[in-house]
Amino acid sequence: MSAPLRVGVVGVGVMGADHARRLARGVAGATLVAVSDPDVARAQELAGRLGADDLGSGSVAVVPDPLELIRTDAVDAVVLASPGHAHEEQVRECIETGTPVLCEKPLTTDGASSARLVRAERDGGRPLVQVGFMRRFDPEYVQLRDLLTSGRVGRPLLAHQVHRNLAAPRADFRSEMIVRDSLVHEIDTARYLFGEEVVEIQVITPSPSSLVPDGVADPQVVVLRMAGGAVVTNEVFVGSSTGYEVRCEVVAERGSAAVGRPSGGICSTAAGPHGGAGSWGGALPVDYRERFARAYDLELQAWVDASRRGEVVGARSRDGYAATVVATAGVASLASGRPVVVELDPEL
Ligand code: ISE
Repeated sequence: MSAPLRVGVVGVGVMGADHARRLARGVAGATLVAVSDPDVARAQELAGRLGADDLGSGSVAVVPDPLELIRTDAVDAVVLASPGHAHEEQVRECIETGTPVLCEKPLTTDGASSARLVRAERDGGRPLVQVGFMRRFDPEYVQLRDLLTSGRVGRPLLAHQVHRNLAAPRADFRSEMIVRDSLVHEIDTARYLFGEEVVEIQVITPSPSSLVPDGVADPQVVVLRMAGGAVVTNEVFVGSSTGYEVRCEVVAERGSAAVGRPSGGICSTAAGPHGGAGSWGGALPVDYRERFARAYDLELQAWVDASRRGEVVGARSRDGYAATVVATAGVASLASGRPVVVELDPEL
């Protein structure tokens, strides 16, 4: 395809608006042509801003019905940044209309619906679905995986992951969202780095921070057992008050490697003075848009390039399915406090 890929974005909240801005301005070979959001005024405001801007790619249509945006001949490919519960119907529409889709994580909110999408994509005979696990495009994580697969540090035995946010994104935040929306990144990262499935998950809840809403179990400590016997420990703390911190250290037989750490100095963090981003021997990023800006650039560019070639790169629907099944087992473990065995469909 020589003409630019005409992209529509469904859901223009925080992440969707960020993707839309990139597509309008920063991604080669793509043009933003349409946006959709239940909040039509928000979609109109964004479309007006990105379409009218000198740096923008021309006019951006507002299509209130997301399925209509996916179906229209004026759109070649779609970014889905709608809530997880809307993904099954929207991804299915993409598969049925042969539209390449970059679906933000999670692929869906339960294993059965994710499995239906994996099957529908297979039955369609054409790879179309990429899941937005952007860490797979972060240069540090890519380097870490390359180091592990090179064999230079031997067999990986353990990993420790930390995932902190400044504050929970919504007033009606619930404990299970930490597993489904935040920990799901650590689940995918563990599968990506180890090249293996997660076979068991246990979610442990220390006494919660007094700064998070009543009833929310935050932070959470999560133990993942990998198929080859490795163990991955994870801390997820969405109300950390300090800023956005995502780190991972892998311990192997002949060495270890860490990503997302400041270089040298004391590793301490402190809350910002007015509830803003805190400090860590320097400033901490406020959120994922800042920390993973480069990863999002590379992810979107790779998605556009692959879509124009008729291919899919990064996390596939099968990866999205596996992460959803592990997260669902994690929600069960959150309720019981006990380890839960992960059961993946061997046919998928
Ligand atoms: C959010 O949806 C993301 O995907 C962010 O990367 C994560 O840090 C945050 O906890 C989630 O709510």
